[in-house]
Amino acid sequence: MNMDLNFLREKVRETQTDRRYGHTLGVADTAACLAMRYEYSMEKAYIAGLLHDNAKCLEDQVLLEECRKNHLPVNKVEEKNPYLLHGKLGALYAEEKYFVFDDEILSAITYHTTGRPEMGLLEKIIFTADYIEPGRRPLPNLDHIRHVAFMDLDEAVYLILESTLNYLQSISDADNIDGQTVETYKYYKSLCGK
Ligand code: DGI
Ligand code: FE
Ligand code: FE
Repeated sequence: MNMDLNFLREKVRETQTDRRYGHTLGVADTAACLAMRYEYSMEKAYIAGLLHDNAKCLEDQVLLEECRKNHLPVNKVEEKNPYLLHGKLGALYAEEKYFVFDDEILSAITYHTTGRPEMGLLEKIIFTADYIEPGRRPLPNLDHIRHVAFMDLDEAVYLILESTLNYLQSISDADNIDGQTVETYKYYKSLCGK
């Protein structure tokens, strides 16, 4: 890889609030730890963690405009909840602003919010690190999921999706839930034999 990590860190920091940047570093470090555990490239995991929320601190209007301008598809749920777009726009920015072109990293950024069925190892690492990094506000079941993440990554993905869907169902109606999140949940539920 041989990327300049200081360049990436500095540039991401400029686009994020202190709080968000703290989360970013937590995800990068946690992704590196999971990479050690699952024998993936530590450097690629760290870079994907650093960049996963690079488009997070944009206004809804800007997210929508940027996606339209760059011909990224926007579905109905995303139109109502534009923050869902920060993954795919973040992957585009990773190439254009950070000069990262690795397909596994770009895909991990793209799918980090909803996941997708049949995720690759780096996608699962980033999806999980995003949820379990040390700075996350305490969530139900979090310590258990942290433990499971280092035992069985698929099970951790399943538990995270279960919690996220429960949370979303409690705060909003079904048409705010992206079909992709539900598909991912069903896939990992059945993969884990539940
Ligand atoms: O960007 P972060 O806050 O670090 O984390 P994230 O990109 O995973 O976004 C987290 C939020 O996304 C969390 O509040 C749950 C929400 N989310 C996940 N799937 C869906 C969703 N929100 C909606 N509306 N629909 C979904 O399908
Ligand atoms: Fe995110
Ligand atoms: Fe995040």
